[in-house]
Amino acid sequence: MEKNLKQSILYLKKEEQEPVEIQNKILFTGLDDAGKTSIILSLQREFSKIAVLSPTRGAQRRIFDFLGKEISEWDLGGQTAYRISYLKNPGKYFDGTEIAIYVIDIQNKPRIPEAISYFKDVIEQFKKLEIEPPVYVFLHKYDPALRRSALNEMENLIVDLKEQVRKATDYKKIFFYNTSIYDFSSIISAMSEILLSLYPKSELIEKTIVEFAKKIGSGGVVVIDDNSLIIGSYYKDDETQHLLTASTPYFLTLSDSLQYTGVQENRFEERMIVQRFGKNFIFKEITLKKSKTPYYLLLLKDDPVFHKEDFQTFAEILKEILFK
Ligand SMILES: Nc1nc2c(ncn2[C@@H]2O[C@H](COP(=O)(O)OP(=O)(O)OP(=O)(O)O)[C@@H](O)[C@H]2O)c(=O)[nH]1
Ligand SMILES: [Mg+2]
Repeated sequence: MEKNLKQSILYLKKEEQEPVEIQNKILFTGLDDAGKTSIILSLQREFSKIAVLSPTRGAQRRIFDFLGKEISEWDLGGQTAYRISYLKNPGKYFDGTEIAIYVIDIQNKPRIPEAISYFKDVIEQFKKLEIEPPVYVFLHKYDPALRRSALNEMENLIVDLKEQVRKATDYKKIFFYNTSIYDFSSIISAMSEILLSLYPKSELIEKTIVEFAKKIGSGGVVVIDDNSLIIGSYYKDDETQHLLTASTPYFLTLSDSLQYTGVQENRFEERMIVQRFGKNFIFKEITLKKSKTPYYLLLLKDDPVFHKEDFQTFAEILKEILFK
């Protein structure tokens, strides 16, 4: 009886909330200097801003479009004074969270106990608010150089840290990613997986991509949005997956730099082709909706043959799925 009552109250609460929080709320939290803002900026490929970043003041919000859906991203500056104010007013900062990303600087060992302690506080707020968003813990600053030089030590630290995070609370929905802004594909993969888990249309997109790959005789296709997020992909094997995910960030940054040349002729014919390992990497910008942000296509083929019509058809289908 009591349980039913609680359920119906929760249901009512949920209904009441819906008109207020229409967007999907993603919350980035963790201690100051953990790397939250850097992660967000790297997805926007704002690398020059990362170099001169100062601590985030309070909560910074940004709305962006993911697969035609509005996502509200909250970057909670982690300095002590801010953390205290968030905990005093959980309704304002934590309520409505659909996805939480908790960033830990794994290179800063002395602050790990503090990071765990604040993690507990954050989980506590979700419990208080009776919400249960998945919490993705980013074991961040897992830099490629570090990984190579101190492999065992790092691996042990990570195993230990995961254990500490798990034991800190009895919260069930905790998942881990190793990330570094110096391994851009680690951020792209993590964020793409996380956001796709929210989005029901992803299966349909995946099917469209497989069909397209078959039609053009490609062993691998990745579709990326302007926030560097992979919205769908097809890989015939692991090697193809590796080649495409490792090279995606470089094609995106190259494409960004070429934007500023001012050459705007014949956009639909344009693509970049890189030949390597006896394969052709073909990169192409596709516009799905006028005045909206572009999408990008990266695919791997044995031959560099390219039919404009195939891409047009694919873009049309994608547009149907996303915006109709
Ligand atoms: N080595 C390394 N440094 C990183 C990485 N990501 C971010 N940093 C650095 O960490 C510092 C802090 O980054 P921010 O993104 O400002 O950290 P934050 O979590 O937003 O900090 P607050 O806004 O104060 O909460 C900066 O000097 C970044 O350059 C990484 O993957 N590896
Ligand atoms: Mg910040």
